[in-house]
Amino acid sequence: MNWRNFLAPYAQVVEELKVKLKGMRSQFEYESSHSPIEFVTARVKPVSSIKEKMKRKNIHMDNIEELQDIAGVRVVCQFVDDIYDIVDRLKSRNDFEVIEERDYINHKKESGYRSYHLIISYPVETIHGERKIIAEIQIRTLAMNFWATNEHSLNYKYEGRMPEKVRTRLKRAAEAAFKLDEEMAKVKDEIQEAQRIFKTNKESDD
Ligand code: 0O2
Ligand code: 0O2
Repeated sequence: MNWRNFLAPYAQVVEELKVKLKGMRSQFEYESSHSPIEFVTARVKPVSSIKEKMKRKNIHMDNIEELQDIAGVRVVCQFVDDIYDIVDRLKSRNDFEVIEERDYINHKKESGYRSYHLIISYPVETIHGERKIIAEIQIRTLAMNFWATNEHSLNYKYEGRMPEKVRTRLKRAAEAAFKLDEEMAKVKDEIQEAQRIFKTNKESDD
C-alpha cells in the first residue's frame, strides 16, 4: 500500500475544508456579528490509527473507504446553540453533500461523549479528474472538546482497558461539562454583549 499516494486527496480535502471553515469565521468577524465558530482544526488520520481502526472494526483493505474519518475536521463553538447554527449552514452549502448526521448531543455515547458529527461527500479535483472523498466534520462546544481531549488521552493511556473507577469519573465529568454548557447558555446574551463592547472598544483604540 502506497500510503502517501492514497492519502494525498484526503490531505487536499482537509486543507480545503480548513480554509473554507476558517473563512466562515473571518466573515462573521468582518460583519462584527457573533461568530458561532470559536476555532477550527483538521487532520488526516495517521496511518497507525487507520490500521488500528481497520483491525478493530474488521475492515479489509479493499473496503478502506468505509472509514469515514480519514479526513477529519473539527469545529469548536462557544455555545450549544452555535453547533446547530453551524450544522444548518453546512447542510445548506452547495460545495459538498451531507450524507449522514450523528447527533451525539441529544444521544450521548455510553462513554459520556457529546458532539455533532456530519459525514460529507466532498468533490475534490485531482490530476486524474474529480473524486468524491468522504470526510467527517465534528462540531462541539469548548466544554465538550475539553472533555473529549482528556478522555481521548486516558483511552490512549489505558489502551481501551480503562479502570471502572476512571470510567465512572469521566462519565460524571461529562455531565459536569454539559451542565457548564447549560449554565453558559443562560448568560449567553450577556456574554455576547460584553464581547461586542470589548471588540468595539479595541477597534476604536487601534
Ligand atoms: P493529537 O495528539 O493528535 O491530538 P493550523 O496551523 O491551525 O492551520 P495545523 O497546525 O495543521 O493547523 O493543526 P490543527 O488543524 O490546528 O490541529 C490539528 C490537531 O487537531 C491535531 O492534534 C488533531 O489530532 C486534532 N484534530 C483536528 N481535527 C480533528 C478531527 O476531526 N478529528 C480528530 N480525531 N482530531 C482532530 P495534534 O496536535 O496533532 O495532537
Ligand atoms: P481519533 O483518534 O479521534 O481519530 P467508533 O466505532 O465509535 O470508533 P465510528 O464508527 O467512526 O467510530 O464513528 P463515531 O463514533 O461517530 O466517530 C468516531 C470519532 O468520534 C472518533 O474517532 C473520535 O474522534 C470521536 N469519538 C467518538 N466516540 C468518542 C468517545 O467516546 N470519546 C472521545 N474522546 N472521542 C470519541 P476515532 O477513530 O476513535 O479516533
